[in-house]
Amino acid sequence: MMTENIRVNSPNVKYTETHIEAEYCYHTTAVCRDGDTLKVTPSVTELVLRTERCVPKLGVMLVGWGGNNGTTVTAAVLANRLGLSWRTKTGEQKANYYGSLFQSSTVCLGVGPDGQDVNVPFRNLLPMVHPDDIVFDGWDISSMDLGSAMERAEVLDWSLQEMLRPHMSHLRPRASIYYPDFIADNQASRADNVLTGTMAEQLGQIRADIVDFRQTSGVDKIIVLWTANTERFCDITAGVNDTAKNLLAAIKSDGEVSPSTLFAVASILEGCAYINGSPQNTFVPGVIELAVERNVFIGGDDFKSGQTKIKSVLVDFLISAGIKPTSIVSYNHLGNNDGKNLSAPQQFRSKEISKSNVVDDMVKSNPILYREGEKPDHCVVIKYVPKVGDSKRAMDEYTSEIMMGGTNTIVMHNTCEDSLLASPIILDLVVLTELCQRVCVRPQGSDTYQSFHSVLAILSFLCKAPLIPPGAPLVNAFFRQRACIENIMRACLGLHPQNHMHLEHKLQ
Ligand code: NAI
Ligand code: DG6
Repeated sequence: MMTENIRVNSPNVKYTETHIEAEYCYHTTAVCRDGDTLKVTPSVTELVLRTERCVPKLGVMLVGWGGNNGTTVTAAVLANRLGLSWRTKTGEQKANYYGSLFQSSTVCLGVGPDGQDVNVPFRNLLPMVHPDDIVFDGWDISSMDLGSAMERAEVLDWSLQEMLRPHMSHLRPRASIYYPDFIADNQASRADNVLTGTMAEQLGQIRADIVDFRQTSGVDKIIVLWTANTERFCDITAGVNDTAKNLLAAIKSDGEVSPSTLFAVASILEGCAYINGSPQNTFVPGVIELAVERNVFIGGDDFKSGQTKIKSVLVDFLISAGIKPTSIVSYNHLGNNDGKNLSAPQQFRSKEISKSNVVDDMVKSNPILYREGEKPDHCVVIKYVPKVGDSKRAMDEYTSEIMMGGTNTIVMHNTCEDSLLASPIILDLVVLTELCQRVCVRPQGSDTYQSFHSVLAILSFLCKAPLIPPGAPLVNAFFRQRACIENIMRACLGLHPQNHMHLEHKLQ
């Protein structure tokens, strides 16, 4: 089952040597108020979705390559590519991609001759990059080679590290941009691999690194992803970062620009998509404008890996079941370098903001439970406890109001290696971003194909604080986000959204 190709048998779907072209009826429903009546108008737009079939050789440049996520994702891809297995105290373990939406989850394609659902790996829906084929490169303010940095991270089993070390030790992060004011003071001792010169010179060096990687590695396409330390938020200042022009001028005059914003600008200027895996506001208005002007994808913010992922499931379940969460208390402690950086107030504040806004769309969707402006109490605590290393502990208490004044309290305790949750998300982010670069849409009858908006909102499923185009609805609810990806990919094959009706089994 796992390697089957999918071929859609429909007059609306055409396979050419280079493309899959699907004619698709996009159904939407407009609602407007007329006095005390809501007028509901269904409509259909006929579209053609075109997907390039040729999958490029993908290069991924990680900012923070020597960190826990950077080393873990690189090691995991190598281990999978080499087909490694190793002994643990509980038996033999084989390399896998558990936790990856595309590599390890399935979608229901339709119904088989026996009337049962046919499920296929998500990755088989459309031609996509396989993680085994990704070539990594990147930057870090720490010069440590990837083999030693993997050891420093204390994430992977020792026997696996021993197998991987010969493949990792020769990988060395490129020197990076370090402005101590943006990350915690406690990171200073790592910073032995930093660029000097003016801001414009440093930007030029990052651009030169991207060009160098493209030329020396033989990759066809590069995506840059920030998995470096969480920075403090940047002030949005008129004349500095409010427009693309002002931002480029601010860089020339060494204004207040964060390292992550400089990386975003360098990527955009090199035509490479840029993804932000941390919570800070890298995407100041000037970056967004620049990305739109240059037609380059940007996406983020902050990997949605554990506690927040569960929150986006649980609160969706409670509110959509008509139960009213009134307080959510999320506590976690961890002992890795991320936790150390987040023990500083300004960096914690960035994370607190991104972890706190994730229930807003679900609360707003139910005016029966919540009056205008009402929200559950929501408290987020993060503590640094070195002893637990990368094995993060998250404890959550959800208190909800149930029928007739009753109270329902759900408490959960979640322990796992943070970087093993984040790594498959990094892979999904780049694989999905790359796929989106090969998809375009045109209204039937028009000659012009459009690509997705530069702010790639389809990545929302993988992010705690999704970046969305101006005016677009923000969705944090887990299953809606997942359905969005699945249904857009189905549309590329001329297939209607999954409706789960099974009507044929419900009639007499
Ligand atoms: P880490 O601290 O192990 O790795 C970060 C790396 O970035 C370090 O090696 C550090 O030297 C480097 N660095 C710092 N500033 C840099 C700069 N300006 N340029 C280049 N390198 C720089 O942290 P970890 O655990 O890998 O997490 C990385 C980021 O991902 C953090 O911001 C974290 O908040 C975020 N994140 C992690 C999640 C997880 O589950 N592991 C989930 C959501 C977000
Ligand atoms: C402490 O919260 C450290 C953070 O980097 C998180 O581990 C990370 O943001 C994951 O958060 P969550 O809420 O998805 O588990």
